[in-house]
Amino acid sequence: MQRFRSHRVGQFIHWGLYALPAGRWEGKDVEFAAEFLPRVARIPQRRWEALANDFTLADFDAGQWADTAVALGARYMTITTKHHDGFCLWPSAHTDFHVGNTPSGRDVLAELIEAYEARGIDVNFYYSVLDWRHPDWRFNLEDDGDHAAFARYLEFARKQLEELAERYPSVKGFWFDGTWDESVKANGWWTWEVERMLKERIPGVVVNSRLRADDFGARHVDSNGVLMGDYESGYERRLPEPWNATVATRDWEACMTIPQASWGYHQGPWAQSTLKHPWDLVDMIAHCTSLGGNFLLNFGPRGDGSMAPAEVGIARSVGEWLAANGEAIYGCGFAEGWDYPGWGYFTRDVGTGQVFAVVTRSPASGRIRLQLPAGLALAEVRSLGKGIVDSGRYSFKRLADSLFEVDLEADAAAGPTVFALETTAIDGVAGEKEPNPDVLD
Ligand code: H76
Repeated sequence: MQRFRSHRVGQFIHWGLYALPAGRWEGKDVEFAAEFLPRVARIPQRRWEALANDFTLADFDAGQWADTAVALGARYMTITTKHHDGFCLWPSAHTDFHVGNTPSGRDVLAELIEAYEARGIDVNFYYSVLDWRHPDWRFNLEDDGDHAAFARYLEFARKQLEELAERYPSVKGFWFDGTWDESVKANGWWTWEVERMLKERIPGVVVNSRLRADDFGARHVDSNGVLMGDYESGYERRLPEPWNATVATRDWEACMTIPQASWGYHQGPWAQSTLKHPWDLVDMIAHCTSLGGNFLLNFGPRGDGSMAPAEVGIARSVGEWLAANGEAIYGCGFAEGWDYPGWGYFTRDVGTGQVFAVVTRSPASGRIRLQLPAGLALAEVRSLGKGIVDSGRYSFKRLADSLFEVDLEADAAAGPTVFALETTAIDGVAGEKEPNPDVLD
């Protein structure tokens, strides 16, 4: 977990047969997440399975994906080994519906692990427990037949997970999805067994809370209020809003799409006209770091295996910012004692204690006020990254004991400005805050 926590920025990848139709079926755009196309467009199973013949990997190059992760500044990558449609990106012994039975016969997971690990990037596995194709999958357990079928399904999924752990022992984590149905909630024991099995086989492997249910059907957090799994994974396409320091009391990760809502590649304007701006993604990264969480940014490669150029461009911009300002992100977390500032976030290096101000929302005044914890004064402000104008030292003004003002010398092209703050204790000032008679405690 120390390693996972220090990464802060990860690359999520959704790739499967859904990347071929890419949100369009029989000439019509389906305005819904591309990986849900078979359900939303009610595509007959045989036609969906036939897509496997066109899944040729013609332009799939694991090295190029890994280069995109490097450009982004990602420290780990999470790949969909099997999504809800049941198609597997490795040659599984427990089903025929896998990439080994497509024209190239290649093992996508093996190629990805080799390419990413060669670049020093950890690989984690996404696995959907929900499976639309498997005959034994059940959403609900209504009769003995359902119970018997679902017991077989759970055994199938357990064997696949065992297979993944055995074939790819360098995997660093498992990210479970599709665990919200009544059938899974009625089998919390299985989620615990799976977590334990993976950790026995791969010591130190991390598992997300979304896998887990307890014996009362509580998910993520058990009926006693204790987090299950290693980190909380409920923040999907949303961040903790409003910013709230209690979130920082446990490990967590948020995952986010680049378009408004699709995880798999969606070619239509419904997705392509909604791509997020790199600086908005930088804001989210800083937001997560400031609350002790990781940010997992999703990419949806195209059906031929190539990365979507627009997503590569966004990865480069975010990564350029991180290359200049990553000191405030990697290895950083919640800055205890520093109140939430409206103009962005404070982060703190977990190792050195260095505090950073990440200014993602520059005030119209061009100035920010730095409210330090009581008893501290500002000694020096250093700007990271390309926003440095002269010597890299910023001038600042003391307004009160622990209140300072810094002029932003905004360089919008370089993205949000980051300041490293050197502080000093104020002699003779107790760490007391001025009372506010309007606040009740
Ligand atoms: C709903 C749902 C799934 N969870 C996200 C992480 C995507 O995989 C989406 O298809």
